[in-house]
Amino acid sequence: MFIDIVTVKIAAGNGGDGKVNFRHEKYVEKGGPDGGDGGNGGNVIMQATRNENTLAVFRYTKELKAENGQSGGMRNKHGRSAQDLVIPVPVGTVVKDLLNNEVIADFTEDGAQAIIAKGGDGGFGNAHFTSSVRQAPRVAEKGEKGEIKEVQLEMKLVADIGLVGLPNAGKSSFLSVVSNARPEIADYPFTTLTPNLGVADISGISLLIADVPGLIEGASKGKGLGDTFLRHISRCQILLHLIDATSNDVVADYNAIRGELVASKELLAQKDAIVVLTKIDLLDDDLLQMQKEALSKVVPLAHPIMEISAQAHKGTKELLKYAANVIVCQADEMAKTENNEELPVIRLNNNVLPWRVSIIKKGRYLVTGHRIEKFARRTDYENVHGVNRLKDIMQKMGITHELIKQDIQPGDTIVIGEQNYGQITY
Ligand SMILES: Nc1nc2c(ncn2[C@@H]2O[C@H](COP(=O)(O)OP(=O)(O)OP(=O)(O)O)[C@@H](O)[C@H]2O)c(=O)[nH]1
Ligand SMILES: [Mg+2]
Repeated sequence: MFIDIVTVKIAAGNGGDGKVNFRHEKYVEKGGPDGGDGGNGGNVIMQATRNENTLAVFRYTKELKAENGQSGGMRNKHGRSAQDLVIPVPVGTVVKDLLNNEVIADFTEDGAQAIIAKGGDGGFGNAHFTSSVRQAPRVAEKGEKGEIKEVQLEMKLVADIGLVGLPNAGKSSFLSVVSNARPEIADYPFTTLTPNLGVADISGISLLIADVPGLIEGASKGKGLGDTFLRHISRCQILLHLIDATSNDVVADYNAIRGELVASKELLAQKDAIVVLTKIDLLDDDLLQMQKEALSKVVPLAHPIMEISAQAHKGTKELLKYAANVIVCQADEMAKTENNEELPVIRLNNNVLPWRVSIIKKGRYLVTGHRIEKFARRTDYENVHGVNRLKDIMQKMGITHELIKQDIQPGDTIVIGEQNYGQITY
């Protein structure tokens, strides 16, 4: 079965804890602090590749986890940072954060990378905290937690040309004669159950062609196999709508598919399209002419009607050339109207306010802000020195001043971060 939507849990590595340690040397009575820093946790990165065509490998994957950073050691020894976990995904994969349904990454190009979950920074060891007033710091930071997310991967094929049509229309046969693909071809409907991709070289350019399973009436509402695959052709530049020329009613055949394209959420009916009569080796010229005339009464003027025989290799080159031409013209148009709109690849934490203080209820205050929350996440609340350091930082950032202005009293609670990264008593 072809898999094109999967849900996976992603966990970046935690940062290693910083170390509290004091030098012990012979003949030196009091050694200075020499606790090393923790290493950074690994990021979870996804990288687009043309070597994968499906998301099937994720079917049995429960969690993708990068390694944690190591803790700091004695004698200023820094913990090792973990390696990033790089996961290949097919070109055409869209990654969504299921928490808020936001698109985190949209992979349209081979080799593109995006950080899906960021590893936690390692905590500083106590060697970092010497100052003239604090000669013997008994404080080290904890490593920051790595990001954990539940994401949905959805794959949409990124092909130039999409082949649509009723089952048995001759889509796979066409693909097999114009490209390197060798899809299964047979005399019964629904031979093709998963999309086939092929590359055709024409007029000096390579075109990626997607042959999707046959559509039937109602496909856009989930009937048959079609609707899953309608999504795939949403990114094609042009659709070739194939119709069996030996059909008793080519107009009904045309309308059945056209109706699905119109009903599709992806606005497929607005795409450039060529209507293609297939298997013309089985028809004489008069009959072919009749079929074309019947179609020309219903097909929009903007969509040319062409004819091919995959078996006799007739008309296939002309058809491809025509399609290539449309694609090149589209690219020129795009270049003219390019507005440099970039796809959101990585969402960065761009808190603009440095911090905010608000009252949750009497005796309970909330402090938010990117930097202070970062420090709060790295504080070891079991350690009084760690808590004191956090208080120092709040003092320096001017947060304490604001708390006093808002009438904080000794014994009141200060919660840091909406997610409550930690709370301390004033
Ligand atoms: N005579 C003749 N037969 C053809 C031609 N093209 C396709 N056929 C036959 O039509 C039948 C269906 O062809 P396929 O290419 O499998 O059709 P399809 O549109 O991919 O069908 P599904 O995968 O079921 O949607 C096969 O028996 C082919 O041999 C052609 O140009 N001439
Ligand atoms: Mg087929």
